[in-house]
Amino acid sequence: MPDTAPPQDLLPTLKAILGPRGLLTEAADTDPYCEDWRRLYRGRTPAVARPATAREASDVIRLCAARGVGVVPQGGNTSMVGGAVPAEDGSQIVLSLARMRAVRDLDPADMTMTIEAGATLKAAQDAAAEAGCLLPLSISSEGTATVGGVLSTNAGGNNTVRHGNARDLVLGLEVVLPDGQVWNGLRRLRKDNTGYCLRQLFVGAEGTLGVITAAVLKLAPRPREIEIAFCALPSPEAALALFARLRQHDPAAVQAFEYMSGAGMELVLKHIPGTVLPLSAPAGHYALIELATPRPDAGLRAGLEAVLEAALADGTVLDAAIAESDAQRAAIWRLREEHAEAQKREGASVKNDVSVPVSRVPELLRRASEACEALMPGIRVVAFGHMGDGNIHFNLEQPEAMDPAAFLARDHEIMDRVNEVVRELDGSFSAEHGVGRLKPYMMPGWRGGAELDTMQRIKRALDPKGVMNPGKVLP
Ligand code: 2HG
Ligand code: ZN
Repeated sequence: MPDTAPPQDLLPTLKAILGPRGLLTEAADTDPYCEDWRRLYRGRTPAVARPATAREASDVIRLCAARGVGVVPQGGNTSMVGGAVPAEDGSQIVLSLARMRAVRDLDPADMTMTIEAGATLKAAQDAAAEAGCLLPLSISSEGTATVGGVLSTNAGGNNTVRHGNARDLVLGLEVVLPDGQVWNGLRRLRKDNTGYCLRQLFVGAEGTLGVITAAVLKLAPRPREIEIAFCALPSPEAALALFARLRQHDPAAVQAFEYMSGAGMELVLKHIPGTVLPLSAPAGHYALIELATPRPDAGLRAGLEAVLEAALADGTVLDAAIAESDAQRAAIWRLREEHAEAQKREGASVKNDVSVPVSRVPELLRRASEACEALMPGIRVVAFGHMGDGNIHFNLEQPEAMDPAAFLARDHEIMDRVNEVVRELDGSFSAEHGVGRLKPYMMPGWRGGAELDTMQRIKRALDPKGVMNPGKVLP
């Protein structure tokens, strides 16, 4: 055990509470909870508590708080910024929400779902679909990412352009506070102006202010028509022009508008078995369009064909394929959603989850590419993402011959170079993945002054002992 190990009586006490029910995993078996998806961080923990109720979560936090031991809440552990990994020194307990995955209530009349934090996003979507509704949050890692995780990071994903981020879908929360109190705020009201909006404080706080154990989410009507197209484009400017035309044609129908570069698509086709480009030739730029509507007889297909025909005629689009079946729709989405996995298989990468005003995305792509290529000859720009809401994953893949560790050693330099451009374009250094453990050093430069000061005062007020997810978000 390291010097910083939790006090000796903590484990026996945790074991007395959780052990008999199999809710405590001890050191030898904690490995899967200690490494992040990207394999950037590898922590250690003496134990993983896996409470089955908010009350049990509260017992764990109360005990840890009394002894000043850090607690790291963990959902699917798909954070891109190390947000759910414990520290290397073995001083922190992991609190996994994996046992709390029940749908407590689903009301198609109120259009709400009350669901526990450890349910995967996919399970939540499926439950909503079974009830004839849509949970309109969709992200590449939805099969593993959990409701608690997507709320704690205010995940965005593919449908932000139409339905907003996780924050926009939350009506109520149940949270275990840093002192162990359980706040039951599981209200499902559309209007409720009764003081500060506490739930929004915990959304996006990455577990630094408490642990979300359940949530009431807003549902949307299930679409009656969905159309998905995949287009080859001559430039990012053309992608933006196509997006504008689609919105002009039917503003309410655009549910996703995703950008992919030729370089990223090559990696997907190289590394992901079964993927095929649905077009006659590769291109430098691609867009995935998803239109959806709950309206009957909306004629989405005819509208999409008309917009694409005009765009093909004037060269805005080089080639296009419209999916004809569910299988084709899934295959097109796979080309986009497997980008992260393909990049991982190719080698070391530095990720920049940035956002700029939508109109400035082409400028971001051009200027940040030039800046990175000047910084490191041979670096490969793999930019893709949610163009419809201005969030681009401006990722960089190591030069082919370079040692991965040497490349990763320069990650701050690369991120800072991209962020110089992002700042000049009035953007943000973290659009949807959060700050986690990777980016707190950026906070003073970007949010310093009154904003960071207020965040730090909120943290001190709620968590004076600093037990909740120490080392994340705040510098
Ligand atoms: C996505 O949009 C995810 O696919 C992951 O946010 C992005 O790998 C990434 O950088
Ligand atoms: Zn994304």
